[in-house]
Amino acid sequence: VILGDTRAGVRTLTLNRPDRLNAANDALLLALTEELRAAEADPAVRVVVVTGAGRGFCAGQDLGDVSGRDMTFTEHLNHTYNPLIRTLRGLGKPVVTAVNGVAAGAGASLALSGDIRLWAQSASLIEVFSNIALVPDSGSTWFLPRLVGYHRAFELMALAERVNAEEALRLGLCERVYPDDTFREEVQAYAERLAARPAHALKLTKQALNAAMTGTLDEALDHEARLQQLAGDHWEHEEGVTAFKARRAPEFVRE
Ligand code: LHQ
Repeated sequence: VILGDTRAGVRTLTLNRPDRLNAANDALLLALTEELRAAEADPAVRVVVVTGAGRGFCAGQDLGDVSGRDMTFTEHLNHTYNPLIRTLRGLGKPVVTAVNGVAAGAGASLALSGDIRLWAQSASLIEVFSNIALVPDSGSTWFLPRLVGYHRAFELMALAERVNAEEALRLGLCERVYPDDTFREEVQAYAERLAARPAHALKLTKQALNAAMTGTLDEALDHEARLQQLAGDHWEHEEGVTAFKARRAPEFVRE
């Protein structure tokens, strides 16, 4: 259900149920979480890309796979979706969500959860939950209002309207939009650029930002001061300064 491929420090994880627009079942969610943990542990991996096979990114929960389930909704979320989103967001490496097609329901949450969100021109996002009279989950209620404000978030959730790539870029739901026919190459090139950046410093940056999203300025200043010590004591910092003085490009990738 998940295809994995590592090239030039970039681990690409592809949701692979294309005939269902990569709708998620438990096997897919647990496998993706496992793959993220493995990518965290693998020193050859500097950046992780999560994308979808075929014309969809992820259509959310597979609605053909919920009947006869022996878990409550709460148990199901705590067993599958929530560990996935926590693992992704807490990963010590940048995660790029490469949204190749429609992202709906929990698939929209997954699309929004990336540190960097790259979209294909024909991609779209739907907070589809209210169509089946459910509440947005998998982090949508946290991600979306921080991006677009309470009111726009509520409107998107209440009406379940489809957001296209142009609108997504305008609303801040993605960083870049690429043509469909070159999308996969553009994503790889972007991820390789990210992989050349100082991995330790980016890990600390991710920690600082994630904490700051829920904290006060005072807490952020204290946290920055602690993390800056860890960054400043690391060889990457010395390399950056040395390279600057020598007027050469820094080399942040070491075996
Ligand atoms: C699907 C699905 C799908 C199965 C397309 N399941 N087959 C958490 C915890 C517990 C319970 C519930 O939920 C959650 C979180 C959630 O994610 S709730 C939200 C669940 N997702 C949805 O409600 C989305 C349902 N799908 C759609 O609204 C549309 O398919 C979208 C807007 C995603 C795409 O529309 P189209 O581009 O027009 O494609 P399509 O509808 O023709 O779909 C293509 C095929 O994929 C089709 O099968 P078929 O055999 O006819 O080719 C769909 O039935 C299947 N598919 N989503 N979630």
